[in-house]
Amino acid sequence: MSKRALVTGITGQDGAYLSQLLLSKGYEVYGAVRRTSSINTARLADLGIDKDIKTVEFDLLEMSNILRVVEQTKPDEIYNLAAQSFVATSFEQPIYTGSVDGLGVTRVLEAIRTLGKGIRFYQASTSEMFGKVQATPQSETTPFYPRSPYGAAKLYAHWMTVNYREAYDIHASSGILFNHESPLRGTEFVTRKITLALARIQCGEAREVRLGNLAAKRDWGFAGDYVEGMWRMVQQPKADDYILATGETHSVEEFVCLAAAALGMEITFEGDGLQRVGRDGKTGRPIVVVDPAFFRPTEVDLLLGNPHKATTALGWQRKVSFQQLVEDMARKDFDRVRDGCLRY
Ligand code: NAP
Ligand code: F7E
Repeated sequence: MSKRALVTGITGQDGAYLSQLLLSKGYEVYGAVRRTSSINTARLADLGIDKDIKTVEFDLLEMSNILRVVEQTKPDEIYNLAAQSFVATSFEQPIYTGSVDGLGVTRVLEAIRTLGKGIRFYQASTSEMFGKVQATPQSETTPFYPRSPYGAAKLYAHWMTVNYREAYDIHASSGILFNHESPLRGTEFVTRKITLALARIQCGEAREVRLGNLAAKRDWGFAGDYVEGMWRMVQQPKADDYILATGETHSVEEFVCLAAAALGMEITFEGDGLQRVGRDGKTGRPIVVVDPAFFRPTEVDLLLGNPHKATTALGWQRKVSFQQLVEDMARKDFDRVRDGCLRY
């Protein structure tokens, strides 16, 4: 009999790739979708799987709804990908972020505790929990030091996942995932903001892109590789916590230069601080401008993950290189802008 998975956050980037993976493995996939004023299944449609998923109305803020959904769908596995996932917004909406990203996870764990301790659970934890990093590279034993309401809420959820595993013997795993991107990434995140803006500039639809901290460094991988790691965690005989990362780190500025090159542009940077500017190598025209509006009250300067445990225990490794990822995102956005078919 096929396994049944309940995937929260199915309309997001990871929800789409994970659903595609689970369907390819013969799972029956229930997609938990929150009520919004407009239908939001464009990512699932882009992967050609929107018709293959059974959707259920779901919100991490509503305990009674979570209980009903778990009771009705009777999943073998729950992948909790739903979250207010944008770090910048968490500074503006810290209480909301804590309710969804922190307490929301406790609500799902309580539903499992109440309705079926046999349900396996995956929690989408994050490298943002390392924040002001206490060691580099970061591994599963590196102390946490979150630097945003998002990071703090996710850290609470991480420890609740560990606690429910230890207290109630629930198969609950926490995947500590470093940044992962794709052409399905939301446009507010810096990678997609850059590839979309450069595509618009190249197509004559925009003149410049305004960014914040160009020196921030991230360990960026491809989301499609990371959902494979999530699934592998849930299949282990014993639940545990694992880092998924590439073991490479790159700056926002490096990302800009590589994305520009993929579109046949050359950008050269000059100046410091707020005066730093990225100019078109041919015309000298400013293309990248620093705008303090995109600085964060507290920043995570550098993330670099050590995926050794996942590599050895799960046999997981990323397949897509940083360069391939950036090129793929840039070209896909160029095609979308050129063809006038931008849906998210
Ligand atoms: P995403 O694209 O922002 O998707 C978030 C999903 O959560 C969307 O489907 C969203 O629904 C849903 N959601 C938000 N609030 C909800 C609520 N109150 N109740 C139910 N659903 C709600 O995020 P992602 O990049 O796919 O990331 C997936 C998960 O991994 C998130 O938990 C994120 O925090 C975590 N994570 C991401 C990364 C990364 O680099 N991508 C790294 C580490 C951890 P709508 O479509 O209605 O907004
Ligand atoms: O920022 C800097 C920004 O918003 C990356 C989420 O998926 O990954 C993501 O969180 C860096 C930061 O992602 C702009 O200050 C510069 O240092 O793309 P981001 P994030 O904050 O790392 C983690 C692992 C998650 O768990 C989260 O859910 O880029 N940056 N200029 C900028 N960032 C944005 N968004 N916009 C700018 O203009």
